[in-house]
Amino acid sequence: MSGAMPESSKHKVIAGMPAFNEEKYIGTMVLNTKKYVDEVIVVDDGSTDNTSEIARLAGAVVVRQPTNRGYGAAIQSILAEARKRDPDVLVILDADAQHNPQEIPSLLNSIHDGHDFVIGSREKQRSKIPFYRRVGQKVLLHSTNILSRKRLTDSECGFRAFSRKAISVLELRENGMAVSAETVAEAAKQGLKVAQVPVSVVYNSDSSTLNPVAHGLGVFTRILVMISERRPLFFFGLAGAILVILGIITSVRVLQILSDVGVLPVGTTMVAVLFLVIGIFSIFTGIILRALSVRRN
Ligand SMILES: Nc1nc2c(ncn2[C@@H]2O[C@H](COP(=O)(O)OP(=O)(O)OP(=O)(O)O)[C@@H](O)[C@H]2O)c(=O)[nH]1
Ligand SMILES: [Mg+2]
Repeated sequence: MSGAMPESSKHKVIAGMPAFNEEKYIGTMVLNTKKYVDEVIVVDDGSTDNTSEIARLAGAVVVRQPTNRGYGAAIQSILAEARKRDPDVLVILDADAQHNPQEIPSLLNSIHDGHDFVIGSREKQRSKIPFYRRVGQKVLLHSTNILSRKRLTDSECGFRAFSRKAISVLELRENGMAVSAETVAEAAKQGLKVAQVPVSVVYNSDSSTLNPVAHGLGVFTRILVMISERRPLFFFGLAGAILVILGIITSVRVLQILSDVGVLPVGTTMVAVLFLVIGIFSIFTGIILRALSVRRN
């Protein structure tokens, strides 16, 4: 290991990189990352280019899977590989050169300071992120904060570090990009000490492997599903409360029409009843699911 690590540290550090068709950047990324860690693990599932070969030549341990299973599945594979090697710290970063390996020490320092899960924050770099992506990232950030009850400034950054404790307790199931939000929720549930450190980010025009809008919507939907599973009272209670309020507003309208015209507006009445019934059902669903989840934990 190079002198980039703190002198006193004899910690074993592993870096993991999910890589899908990244032959253009993977070599440089592995070589630059190796300066700061003991071992680099690249998970390549189904790349059709030379990602694996180049990663291996650059000195990485390559975990190659024949079919593509998604970013989240790659993160799960990295965690599984890390568990076999038992490092003190695992750092995960993107292989598309959006993250700067020179910043690995600042994540490591935060772990050495006693944190279990360190998330890079691109908050100070906002102006470098294209506008529409910023909007999407804000929506995902707020929903992830609701999901995890944390107050993060950036929830989607893939530049992260995990302590030995985090490596052993995190149980991830999301195979897609929603794994970033799931990791935050899991860390909160397991009572891990979470910290954020500022990192830089580069946006190359060709950096994207997915359509960003479809990707963002897909992740948002998964986060909503996770909120309904992990915070059912909040999710169904809020949805139910909104429906009940709409039901009450519509009922008032029905009464107004009834007193003005003297005739019951059947359509509006049905809408009011529907809002109220579904709203009350939703609130009860929230209460029941919450009771069940409390018993399960
Ligand atoms: N193994 C593996 N790696 C993936 C997969 N999808 C994405 N990656 C890698 O995960 C990292 C982040 O993916 P990106 O597509 O760049 O995601 P992003 O940074 O949120 O999106 P952009 O802003 O468009 O770059 C990159 O190193 C990708 O190569 C996948 O299905 N399998
Ligand atoms: Mg990227």
